[in-house]
Amino acid sequence: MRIDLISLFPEFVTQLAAHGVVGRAGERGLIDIHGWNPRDHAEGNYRRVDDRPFGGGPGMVMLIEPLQATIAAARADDPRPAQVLYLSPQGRRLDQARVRALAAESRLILLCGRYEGVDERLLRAEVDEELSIGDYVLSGGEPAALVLIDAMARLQEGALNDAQSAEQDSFGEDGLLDCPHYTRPVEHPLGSVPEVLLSGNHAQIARWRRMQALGRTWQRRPDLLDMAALSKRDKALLAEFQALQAGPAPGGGGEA
Ligand code: 9D3
Repeated sequence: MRIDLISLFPEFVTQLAAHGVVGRAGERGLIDIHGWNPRDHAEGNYRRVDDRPFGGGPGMVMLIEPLQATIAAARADDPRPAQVLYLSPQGRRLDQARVRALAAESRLILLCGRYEGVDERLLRAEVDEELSIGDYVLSGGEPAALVLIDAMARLQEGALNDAQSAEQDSFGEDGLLDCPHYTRPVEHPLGSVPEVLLSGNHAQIARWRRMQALGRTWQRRPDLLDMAALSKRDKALLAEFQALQAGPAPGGGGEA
């Protein structure tokens, strides 16, 4: 998939996207990020990209013309049609379902705002969708674009190594939080590793992990738990977790 990133600081995103899973997806030709700076499409000696807001008030607003020229240049660089997504606090909140849909596109143009934002007329004319990554204040759209790119890159076929793909199959797509993880040493002043993980009994281990994933999701993110959609087995595992929380039977199985 091709991503055209429009930003006053395109390197902010392209540099970070050169590392890790996203970087490898780039090396493998699975994603191809092109950075565009509206400053390069601004007119005059000062190459202005922003101006003061009509009606007064603090901050600056990004000008129509440089952004329109930049979007046109990005479009013209590849024959495939592209949706324009604007990363903005006013956007719909990004979630994994939206990431999955966007990751299936062959081309996207991501527009990052700085300052107070972008002239509303440019948005109305050029933007297909506004996306926010959550209810907190960033300094610009770049970190949000990086978040979206990272989430889409790891969904490209072949982006993950075998271990990562296996983990995604077992945990990534079921909407539950992860189970706890432990490594050496077995005994440590901070505590010991739950016995079941040392048992070699793979069915019991899988069962314990599933129960932990269900239990932790119930404790920390009940909004993610669609009780109705849980299988009978999952409901029983969650009930078992809840019973253990309420107070394990004396002599029985408490791990902490
Ligand atoms: C202090 C400025 N705010 C006045 C009420 C408005 C404002 C303008 C521009 C707040 C943030 C920003 C920059 N943010 C983004 O461009 C952004 C963003 C975000 O701040 N939070 C979550 N998702 C996103 S996507 C783009």
